[in-house]
Amino acid sequence: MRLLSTRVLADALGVSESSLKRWVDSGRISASRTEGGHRRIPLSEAIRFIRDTRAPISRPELLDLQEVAVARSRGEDRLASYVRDGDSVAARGWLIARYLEGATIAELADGPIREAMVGLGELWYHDQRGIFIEHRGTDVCLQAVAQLRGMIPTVPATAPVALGGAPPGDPYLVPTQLAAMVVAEAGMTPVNLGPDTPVDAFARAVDEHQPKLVWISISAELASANACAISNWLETVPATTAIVIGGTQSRVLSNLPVRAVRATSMGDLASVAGSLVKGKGAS
Ligand code: B12
Repeated sequence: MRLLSTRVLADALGVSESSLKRWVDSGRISASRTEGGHRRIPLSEAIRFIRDTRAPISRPELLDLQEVAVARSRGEDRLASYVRDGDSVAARGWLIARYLEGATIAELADGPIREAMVGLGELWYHDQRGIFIEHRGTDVCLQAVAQLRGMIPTVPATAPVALGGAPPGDPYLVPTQLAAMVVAEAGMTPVNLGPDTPVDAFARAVDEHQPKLVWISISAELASANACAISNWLETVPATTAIVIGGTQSRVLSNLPVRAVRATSMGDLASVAGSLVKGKGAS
């Protein structure tokens, strides 16, 4: 993890170095000291401070966030424009800028990311280039989401595990990746099995990881045998494990354990994960 001097962070935020030193000394920003006594701030701590205080960034490149400056220079106000146009640098910058302004992963997923992907799906009907734009846009979205994933604070090794993925026959990468990030932001250790996961693989992974939460993301029209196999397996998941089912085609699972939560958004998943993490702290 990169360590920033007070000078660099002050310049990035457009404040004086003396203000920054004061914030470190009063504990608003955590820092270590070099042997020579100079304050050093981990980049992750700088990001936490920026998000918590909504501090504007005047020179993002000083924090290795050149793409934020690129998105600003392009000037679009919607992520969807960059995803549609295949502009991966600006898409990354746009998303990171919103995250630094304090948006949560769930808010970004349920808002601009969903909107951008729905837009890609609509192109099919209006534009002959729809399919290539859809494939290109999905990759742009995945790149942006992956970079954002790297900015989520690392959870402690003792954090409870949340495990999930998409069932067999479901090729969709983005929703289950976002679910992994949402649980990570809530303080859980994510284990994402990704798209097209055999039911047997879910079962083995649950045995091995003993998760506190299982999420299933269903975006494709599943063959009824696969839907049935998932429902039957969910009945065998230990009663101490929370289950959250989401995705545009999730209603295909008609028989679910009573405790399973049918979620309509990543915000719902964030609430369940957050309550499990809080519950652990209280016990
Ligand atoms: C990208 C994409 C593809 C890519 C997927 C690439 C990949 N590997 O990921 C590819 C090219 C493979 C593809 C294929 C097909 N696709 Co497609 N695809 C899309 C598209 C554009 C985006 C999907 C996406 O990633 N969305 C982003 C996520 C974040 O949004 P979301 O799914 O809405 O999820 C939100 C919530 O549902 C919820 N959520 C989702 N999962 C979970 C999980 C949990 C636990 C929780 C709590 C919440 C939650 O939170 C999310 C954020 O709010 C959609 C358009 C759309 N409207 O979604 C079409 C779309 C889904 N596809 C469609 C179609 C028709 C197809 C094909 C049949 C095309 C074809 N003729 O081959 C195939 C079918 C593939 C299959 N096996 O099922 C249609 C589906 C129509 C329908 N059934 O209603 C859509 C709606 C496009 C359209 N408007 O026509 N597709």
